[in-house]
Amino acid sequence: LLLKSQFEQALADRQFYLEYQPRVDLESGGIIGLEALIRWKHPTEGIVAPGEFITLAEEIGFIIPLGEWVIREVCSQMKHWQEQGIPAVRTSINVSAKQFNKASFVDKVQDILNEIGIGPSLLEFEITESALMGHAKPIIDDLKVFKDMGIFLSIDDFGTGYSSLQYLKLFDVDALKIDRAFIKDLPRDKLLAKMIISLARKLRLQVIAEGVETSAQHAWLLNSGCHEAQGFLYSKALPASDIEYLLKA
Ligand code: G
Ligand code: G
Ligand code: MN
Ligand code: NA
Repeated sequence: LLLKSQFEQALADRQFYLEYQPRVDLESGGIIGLEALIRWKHPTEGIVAPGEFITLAEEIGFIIPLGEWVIREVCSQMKHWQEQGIPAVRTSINVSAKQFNKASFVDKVQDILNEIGIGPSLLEFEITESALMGHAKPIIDDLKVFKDMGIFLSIDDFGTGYSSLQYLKLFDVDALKIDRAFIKDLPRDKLLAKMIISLARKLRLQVIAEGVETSAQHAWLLNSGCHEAQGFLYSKALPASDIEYLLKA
């Protein structure tokens, strides 16, 4: 439990911060959204990426306060931009399955929205396909409530789960994010990306390509009916101050 107290100390000391990666409309090339990604500015280790601490935070239960902090921070940032007259774009937040285990999660989110005073349509929750598979029961009800509130819902890392597609009937989501494993070798290796885009479009879901790095990938995706993209070709994740500059432009 030493670790938990270290996490708590880091949160109190404001060592966590968010970066935002732009999401672009494939047709216009314009920024139509952002994904919030957490970082830890550790006093001795330097900048620590989420891959190195999210799993641990989930295991020891710290993901509950940390996840709430992320939601609050994103809402505050949206509010700040709105107040400055900067055009707000929808921002997605990665939500862990563990966050749904807490009965108060839905109320907490509603409280944060009320308290900060931003509309739910500015928020998107990304839930990984594997999280949906493993913890279906508590998640279904909460997702329904979030959906009814007007929060946009997407399945992250789509295509990497072992799932039958049966669960797509259970979860009424708005979008699929194609995992970057299926984008990496485009346009040479296109079969799976093509299938996911086709599936998404048939289900009338928004479809987003992750990890787009080359203009050849961009061109193929645009041509193949993908709606949105994210990746180093457009921008890596940036601090809020840099994003602000892009949103103004
Ligand atoms: O930012 P990348 O650069 O390293 O992010 C790595 C992984 O960490 C991604 O799979 C992303 O889903 C996850 N991640 C980033 N921020 C958060 C967060 O706020 N909460 C959760 N649960 N996962 C996050
Ligand atoms: O799993 P999730 O999609 O939430 O995580 C986003 C992760 O993908 C972050 O670690 C982010 O830094 C990384 N990422 C974003 N764009 C690219 C890209 O174009 N190429 C690669 N290799 N990684 C990317
Ligand atoms: Mn994500
Ligand atoms: Na992903």
